[in-house]
Amino acid sequence: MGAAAPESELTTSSKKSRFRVKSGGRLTGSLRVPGDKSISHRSIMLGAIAEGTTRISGFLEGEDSLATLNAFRRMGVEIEGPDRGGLVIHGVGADGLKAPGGPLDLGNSGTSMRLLSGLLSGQGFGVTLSGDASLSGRPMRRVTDPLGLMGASIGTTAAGTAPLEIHGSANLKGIDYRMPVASAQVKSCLLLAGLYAEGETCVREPAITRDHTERMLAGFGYPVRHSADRICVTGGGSLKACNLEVPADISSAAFFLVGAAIAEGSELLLEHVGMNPTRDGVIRILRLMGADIEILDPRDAGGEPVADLLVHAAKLKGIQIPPDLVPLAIDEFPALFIAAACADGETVLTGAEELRVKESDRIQVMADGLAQLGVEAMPTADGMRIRGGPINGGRVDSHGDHRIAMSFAIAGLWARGEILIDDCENVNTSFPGFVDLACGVGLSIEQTWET
Ligand code: SPQ
Repeated sequence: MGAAAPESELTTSSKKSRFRVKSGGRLTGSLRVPGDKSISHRSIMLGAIAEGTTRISGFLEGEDSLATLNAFRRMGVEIEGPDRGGLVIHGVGADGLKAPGGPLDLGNSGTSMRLLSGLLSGQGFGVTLSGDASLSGRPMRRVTDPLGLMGASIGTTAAGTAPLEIHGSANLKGIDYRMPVASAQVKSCLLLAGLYAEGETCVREPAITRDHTERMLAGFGYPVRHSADRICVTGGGSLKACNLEVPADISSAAFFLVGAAIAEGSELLLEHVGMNPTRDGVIRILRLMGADIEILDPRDAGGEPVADLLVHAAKLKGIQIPPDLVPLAIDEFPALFIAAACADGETVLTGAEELRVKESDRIQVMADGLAQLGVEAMPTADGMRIRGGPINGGRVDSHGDHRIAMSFAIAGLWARGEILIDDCENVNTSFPGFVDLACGVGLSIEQTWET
C-alpha cells in the first residue's frame, strides 16, 4: 500500500477548466468507470468507526470521496492509500474519533456533509463542517431538524445552510422519523446518528432511496431491521472490520449508456457496474425509451449486485417518465435529458423537484444549456418537457456541476457542431479521468485549464 497523499493534493482545484467537444463519432470497445461515489463515502465512514482493519478495493479517488477520507484522517483515523483504488483503514471503534482541531472542509460534497452531520452529532466533541460555494447554498435543515429531535445541537446560517456548527452530544435519543423528502442522505444521516443514540432510531421514506448504508452496516455486522416501511437501528452496538469491493459507479456509467444509445454504430461494454435495484432507474428509463442494453453476467460483489452492460445504438422515443423511477435515477437526469433531446417525440419528467437543490439547479441549468444548443426544452417546477430533434453546436455553462458538464460532453455525439462547455473542473469530484476514458472509446474532447 502506497504512502498517504498529502492533504494539499486532495483539495478541489481552483483552476477553471473548459471542454471543447467535437461533433459526431460513435462509442466502441469496453471500459470500467471509477468506483461508486456513494459506496466509497460510506466505506470510509464505517471502516473508520469499526473495530479492526478494513481493506477496500475499487475506492473512488475523486475529490468528494477524498474529502470524506481527509475528514477522518483529521479525526485521528490512520488510513493507508489510496493506491489504485486500494485503501486500508485502521478502525478506531465507535468511540475512538478525536476532535479535528479546526473546521472540516468537505468541498463540493453533499453526501459528506449530510452523513457526517449525523455521525458526528453523537461524538463527545464539537466540530464545524464547511464546503464550497455550491455546497454552502444547499439545504441542510432536512438533516439538522430531525437531528435536533434526537437531541443534537447544530448551528446553521439563517438560511439553514452550511457551515454547520455541531456541538457534540453524548445524549442522543432514538426517534421514529417520517422523512418529508425521499433522500438517502437524510436516511443515512439519521441511521448513523442512531448508532450513537439511546434506544431505537427508525426512518420511514416516502419512496425507496439508495440503500447502501443499510447494506454496508449489515456487512460490518451491525443489525438493521426492516419492518413495513421502516428502517431501524438500535444504538450502542459495534461494527466489525471487513473487506469491501466497490463496484463501478452506475451514475458515471450513465453518460456512456446514453452516449452509446444515441451514437449510430456504437457497441460498448461497460464492466462491473453496480446494479443495486435502488440505483438502476437509468437502465429502466432508457429501455422504456427503446435503448438496447443487455445485462451480462449478473453477480454479487461484497454485498452489492454488479453486472457488465452491453449497449448498442438504437432509435430512442420520447416517454412520460414513470414517477416511481425518479428516486432510482435522481442523479442520472442530466444525462437522460440528453437522451430525450435525441429521441423521437416528447419526453416528460415530473416529480423531480429535488433536482433543483443538487450541485446546481439541474432543471434550470440543463434547460438553459439545451436551449443554447437549439433544443426545445421547457423547465417546470418539478421536471422538464423536452422535444427531441437535432442538437446544434454552441457554448453552454455547467455552473460547476460535474454531471451537467459530462452530460453536455456526451451530447457532442449527436450534435451538428462543436460544443464548448465552461466550468468543468468539478468533473474530478466524481469522475477523475473522464476525458481520457471517454476519448479512449470514441469521444473527442479537448480539455483546457485557465488559472
Ligand atoms: O454528494 P452530493 O453532492 O449530494 O452528490 C449527488 C451527485 O449527483 O453526485 C447529488 F447531487 O448525489 C447524491 C444523490 O443525489 C448522493 C447520495 C448518497 O450518496 O446518499 C444521495 C442522493 O442525494 P439525496 O439528497 O437524494 O439523498
